[in-house]
Amino acid sequence: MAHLSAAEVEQYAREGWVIPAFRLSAARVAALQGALDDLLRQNPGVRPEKLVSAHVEGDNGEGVRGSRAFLDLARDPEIVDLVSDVIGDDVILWGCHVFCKPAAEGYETPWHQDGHYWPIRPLATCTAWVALEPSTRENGCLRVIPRSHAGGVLHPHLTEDRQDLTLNQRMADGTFDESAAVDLELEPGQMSLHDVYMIHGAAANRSQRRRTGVALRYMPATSVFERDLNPVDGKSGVPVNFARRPLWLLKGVDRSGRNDFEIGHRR
Ligand SMILES: O=C(O)CCC(=O)C(=O)O
Repeated sequence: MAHLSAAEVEQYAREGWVIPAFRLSAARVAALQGALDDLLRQNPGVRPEKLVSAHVEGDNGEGVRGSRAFLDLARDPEIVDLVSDVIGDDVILWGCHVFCKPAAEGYETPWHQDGHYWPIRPLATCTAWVALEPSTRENGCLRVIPRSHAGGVLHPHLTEDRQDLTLNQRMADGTFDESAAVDLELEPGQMSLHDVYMIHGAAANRSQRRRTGVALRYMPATSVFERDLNPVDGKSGVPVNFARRPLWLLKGVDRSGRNDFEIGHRR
């Protein structure tokens, strides 16, 4: 079993992010890289930064042909245990987004807070961002503003009317200190965990090396995935269908008693 150390749990609580010592094996990474290539081949009309719900196999109802390999990754008991160490014993998988930034022309991810986009109340989520390729300052690794999650405050966002962004909602200029940013450089198989309130973003990829991370989204089952909510009203830059998004209870019980684990699943 994989677990976070006490120091890793403490760092996540204090800073809003952590890079666990745990990592996937080289063989697992190689298999996932193959699954990524298949995913890209299956979705020639989708920007590779916008492979939303890639874990929902076949036509996923959100414009992407997803793959079982990413559902298997999201359900990996070791990753779920790491996440459980920071969100508790009742864990729901509610999303998976493959952010693949092609060499030379990979889109920027503007500074944002995830919670601004999502219909989860009370707002809570831990994202495990799993690197399938080297993720470095040069090719646009994830960047975080440490401690920006503290207090659980959502700041106002602006809509960017640009085609060259992974997401279209961004923090207004001057609302945080960008000079405090930390680059989360990762090797393939490493991952970072981050909190739903933490301010983060990523530069465009102008390098000669592709950069791919699989963002796995988990919420504690004390929260509800409110299917009628659409917080950014279609202005996220990524087509989503929260009303039909499947949920998986991966650990424990649905403490809220209100989450629906039937919707969106094929029988
Ligand atoms: O990988 C990226 O560029 C953005 C990822 C992100 O914003 C997230 O996982 O919440």
